[in-house]
Amino acid sequence: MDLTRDQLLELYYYMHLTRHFEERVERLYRQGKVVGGVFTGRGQEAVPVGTCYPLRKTDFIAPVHRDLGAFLVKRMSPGVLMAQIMGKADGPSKGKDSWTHCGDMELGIIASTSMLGSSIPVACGVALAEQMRGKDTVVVSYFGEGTTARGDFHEALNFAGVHRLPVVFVCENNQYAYSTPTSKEMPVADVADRGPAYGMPGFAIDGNDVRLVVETTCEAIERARQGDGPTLLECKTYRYSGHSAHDTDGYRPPQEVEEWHGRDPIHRLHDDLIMQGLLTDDEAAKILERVQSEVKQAVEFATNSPYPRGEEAIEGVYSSA
Ligand SMILES: Cc1ncc(C[n+]2csc(CCOP(=O)(O)OP(=O)(O)O)c2C)c(N)n1
Repeated sequence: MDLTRDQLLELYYYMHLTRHFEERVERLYRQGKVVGGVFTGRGQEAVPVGTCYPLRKTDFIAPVHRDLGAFLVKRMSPGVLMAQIMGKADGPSKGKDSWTHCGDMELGIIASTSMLGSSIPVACGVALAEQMRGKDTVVVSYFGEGTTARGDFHEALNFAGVHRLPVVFVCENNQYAYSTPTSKEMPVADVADRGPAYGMPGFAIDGNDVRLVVETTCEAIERARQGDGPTLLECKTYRYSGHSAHDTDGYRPPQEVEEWHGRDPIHRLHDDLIMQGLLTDDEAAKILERVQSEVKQAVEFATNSPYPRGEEAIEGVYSSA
């Protein structure tokens, strides 16, 4: 996929929107306005944005706790997402759950649970159903590298390999699972090495280079659509803040944090676009203004949304069929 100038600017906009939105969520958390935990993916934006961007409206994603950008690219309205985060009635789960557990099947977003890895087999189930219906739908399944130590990951990849399922498995390798560094999580350097064991190609790429993320995802999507089966795509990246808003993050060497800041995915795209004459300082400022205004509106919408009423507590919890 040769990205046009408009597409590059859109990627730039979505990465900024994701970062700004998450920074606002952290402030709301400190103000006691967020229901549940806050897990941000600041520093990792190129992965959810770049892997979701080439998808069709009819494709599915199974995002997890650091994939706010994927929700936005898959067109969940920022206001609705913010309402979910603040536990309000206008969120997709209508104030019944924290934001990490929300989804919207109309938009192709499969909700996750707190059990790490549990949505990987679910993504395979959705892919199998679509394959059996004769559709060329693709499903993108997200997880951190720590999650690849879970059985669900291995069972899901094996199943997908056997049935040639149209799944793109995206490992967001941010170097830590909570406070555990990758060297203590697994005996191999690359999660991608595990792909061939399950009959699929595995690629380990620079996850802070959004163009490369889009390009590699496009190849995986094409393989899946053509019936050539799944791909394991490992994106090496870094989260800037602690595991969650309540983590003081004392376990990472400051020099390492600083080094990764030097590879910031948004700054990199910004500098590339400026250098190539595809973006001016004025245009960049306008994109930022747009992002700030959209996040402000999202907070206003969510603030004005009511909390759910007690009598609605079990609505939508059980199937009425
Ligand atoms: C089965 C299971 N074990 C432990 C946890 C607690 N937990 C939540 S997030 C997390 C770290 C996950 O690391 P990784 O998969 O690398 O994703 P990251 O948070 O780094 O994005 C842990 C241990 C959980 N939610 N589910």
